[in-house]
Amino acid sequence: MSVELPALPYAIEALEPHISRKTLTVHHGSHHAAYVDRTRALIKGTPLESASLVEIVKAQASQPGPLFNAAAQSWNHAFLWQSMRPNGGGDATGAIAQRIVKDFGSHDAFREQFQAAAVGQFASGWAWLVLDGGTLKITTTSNAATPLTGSQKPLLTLDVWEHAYYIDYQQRRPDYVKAFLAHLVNWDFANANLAG
Ligand code: MN3
Repeated sequence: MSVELPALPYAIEALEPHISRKTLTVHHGSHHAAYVDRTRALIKGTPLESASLVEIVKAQASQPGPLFNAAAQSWNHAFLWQSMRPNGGGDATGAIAQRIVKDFGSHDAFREQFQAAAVGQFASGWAWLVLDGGTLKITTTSNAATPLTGSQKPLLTLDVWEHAYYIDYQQRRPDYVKAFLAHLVNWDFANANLAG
């Protein structure tokens, strides 16, 4: 079985003060771990037992049920951890920086649009920076839905489920999104996805 809980790519307290050790302990160690456990339980003894997580998500996309939800949330969370880093955020760096300016107008305009989308996603879901036919776009998905199942290529994501921020920010989702954009975005990861 190839579906496993990946380790965080940084120390559990590395994103403080923006995302606390307490939040990551619960979010990675309980929420993400539970999605992985559920996926493993549901594929056991089925033809998907040896499939990769991406294959499982894509195979379930046309009839999303419990396995789609568990597998897509497993993938989305692994992508989320890599979308952040200590001392990240701010203006984009590398090759994606020029595209941000070309497709959004400026780094500030990108941040304003991402902030509005992430705050505007009603209830649980995800905000994404994607490549859509050669153009950068911001999009959101509900619950476990992921751009992985469509034609858009995911470059970065932010989890806007309440469990992602409630311990640190309570109901203040705008402050959580602002902290992500200012201090946490991993532009190296976005550049690697863009090139890959
Ligand atoms: Mn989450």
